[in-house]
Amino acid sequence: MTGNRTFTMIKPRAVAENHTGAIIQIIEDAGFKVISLKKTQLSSALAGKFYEVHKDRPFYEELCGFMSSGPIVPMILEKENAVADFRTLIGATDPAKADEGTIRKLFATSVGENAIHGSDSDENAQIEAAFFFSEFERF
Ligand code: DAT
Ligand code: MG
Repeated sequence: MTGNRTFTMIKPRAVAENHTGAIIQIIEDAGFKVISLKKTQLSSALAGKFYEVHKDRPFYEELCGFMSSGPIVPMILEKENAVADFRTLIGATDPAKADEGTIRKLFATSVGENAIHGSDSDENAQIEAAFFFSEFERF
């Protein structure tokens, strides 16, 4: 992935509430191409590995519990300036601070259950995509 791809996952509550289709529509309407997509569920241990950078934060256990509580929809997305443009599309981590029209403003219920993930750098996009998708799936 060379600057034009990012990684996202729709989080358990948004999937459980049947917002997957609406969220993907917003993503496609914003000009992103879905490169890879699946529905899967993390164990708490795998959620912990994905969010290892936050392991010393007070919300880490809650985060691992929530992220393993039901199916998620991870995706690799492609667009020019993908990482930054996607962070703009999803909005602030805390939905109360997210701009109108952003995915988190529309679908998040709290900072902990904030509907969707978006990679924060090209390097992390690459690492996170490889966490969920084999090389064969990241064509
Ligand atoms: P982002 O997902 O916007 O990159 P982050 O990397 O700081 O935000 O945190 C990762 C996830 O951890 C976030 O999507 C939800 C959860 N989280 C962050 N801050 C939190 C808090 N203060 N209370 C509960 N959960 C939090
Ligand atoms: Mg982050």
